[in-house]
Amino acid sequence: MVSPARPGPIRALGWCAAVLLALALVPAGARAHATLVRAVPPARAVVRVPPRQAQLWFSEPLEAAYSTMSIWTDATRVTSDAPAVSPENPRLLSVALPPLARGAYVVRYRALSIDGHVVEGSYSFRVGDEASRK
Ligand SMILES: [Cu+2]
Repeated sequence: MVSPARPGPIRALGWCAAVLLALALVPAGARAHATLVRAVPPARAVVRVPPRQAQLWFSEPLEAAYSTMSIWTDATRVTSDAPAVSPENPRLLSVALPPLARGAYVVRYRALSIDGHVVEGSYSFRVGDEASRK
């Protein structure tokens, strides 16, 4: 019988062992969900030439039907085309851009990897030059 004076450390060790065992039993694939690994234009970039498309590379293949991205300036969406997952590379999501004026833009994305996990986020970039940065 466990002494009532010292139940804490023994119970904690039991929980640690149970958690480690549970983690070991989870298949590796179920833990590998998509994260953004590369973006063009990159986050916080200042680009002189307006990009004609935005591209996002993820760490895992995406479900095309449930992965999306859009580009915004202030509260206005500038992308009208639907984004597409590349047929050659299921980890690449891209969208065509209209001619972008100088200014600040935000890229928003929401991607579903084939393991069923959703990753979403946003980042900004500028069209212009460093001197135009406020
Ligand atoms: Cu996942």
